[in-house]
Amino acid sequence: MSDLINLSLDQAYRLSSDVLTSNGFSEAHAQAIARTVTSGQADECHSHGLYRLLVCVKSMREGQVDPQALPTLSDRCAGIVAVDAHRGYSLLSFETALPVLVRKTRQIGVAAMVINNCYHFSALWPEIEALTAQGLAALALTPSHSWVAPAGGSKPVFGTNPIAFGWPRPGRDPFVFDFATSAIARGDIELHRRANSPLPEGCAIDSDGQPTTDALAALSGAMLTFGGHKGSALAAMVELLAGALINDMTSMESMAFDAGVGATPLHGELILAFDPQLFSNGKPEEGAQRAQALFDGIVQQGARLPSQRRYEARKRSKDAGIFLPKALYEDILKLLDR
Ligand code: NDP
Ligand code: PYC
Repeated sequence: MSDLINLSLDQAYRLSSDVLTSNGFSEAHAQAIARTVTSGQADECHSHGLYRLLVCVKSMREGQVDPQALPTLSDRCAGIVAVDAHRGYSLLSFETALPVLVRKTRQIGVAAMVINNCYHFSALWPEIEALTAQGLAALALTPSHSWVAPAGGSKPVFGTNPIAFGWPRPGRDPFVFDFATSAIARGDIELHRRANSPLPEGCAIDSDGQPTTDALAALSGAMLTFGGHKGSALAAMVELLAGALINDMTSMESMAFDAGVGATPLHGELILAFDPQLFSNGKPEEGAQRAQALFDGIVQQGARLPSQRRYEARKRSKDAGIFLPKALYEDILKLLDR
């Protein structure tokens, strides 16, 4: 018997939405979250697909997340739209402020969306793709909980702090990368724990500071940055730009606020958008040709572009649907029984 459950994309979306609304989330939050986790699952980003429903609901049941919070927008200046999530999940805030960010970017060339006071659990590429679909280049950053030790240290300071970037390619899939600045995402460690499988080498140390491939030991020890001191500096940059700069919590503060509950991190997010039309002085096609020559230089030697795996998975999932480990599917169904 297969250990995998197959659902159509529509079934996956409806299951996600039902789990969320039956746990008290407003329709607007449930739809924003269900769209994102279904897209994650369809792109075979397992650490940020339907698995996240378990974390979303746990964090709400622990009394941390407001499942009905209504984001409020503030048009702070020509280049900044800020949105207060009021301790709801970030995704509805992003959707609410997106049209303002796009309008500002087209007016002045570069603009920022600042999300404050949000619980954040999601992959960043759906937000980046929402901007590349508008013909804009984009960069997104967010801290998390302090799980990651700095290079040369052994005590957690940084979050897993993802950085995502997108470049629009009209008529083609955009160039997008999106990665944690830790050597592995926290969500992947959780999935290794669920599957009882070892971590890759070099991702974590145990609570005695010794290298470990044991998921449980890693969860109670510290994670490591990718690329040693380079990833460590990038992780610090995320704390500064998407924490200190926007006057929101760093990963250390988010962890302290959580006080051992184990809920989703609470902090801010920074999203920057760039208009190729204005930056290229009205000649975006020439910039697009330069960019294409760069992409050709990558793929013509057999290397692949980031997100190519995701786009291929997305095509497959459109017809075949998504596949979930049976144990995960059963745990998600249990969330419907209140
Ligand atoms: P991965 O290491 O899986 O992938 C990182 C990026 O590199 C992807 O864009 C991937 O594209 C690309 N890539 C992978 N292999 C290659 C290759 N051989 N050649 C070229 N490109 C390649 O990501 P992470 O595990 O670090 O992060 C997973 C997700 O977790 C991200 O979406 C991130 O936003 C999310 N996350 C969210 C956090 C939060 O606080 N909200 C915290 C940490 C992570 P492809 O997908 O096509 O393989
Ligand atoms: O996988 O590292 C992670 C993560 C943290 C918050 C959301 N995802």
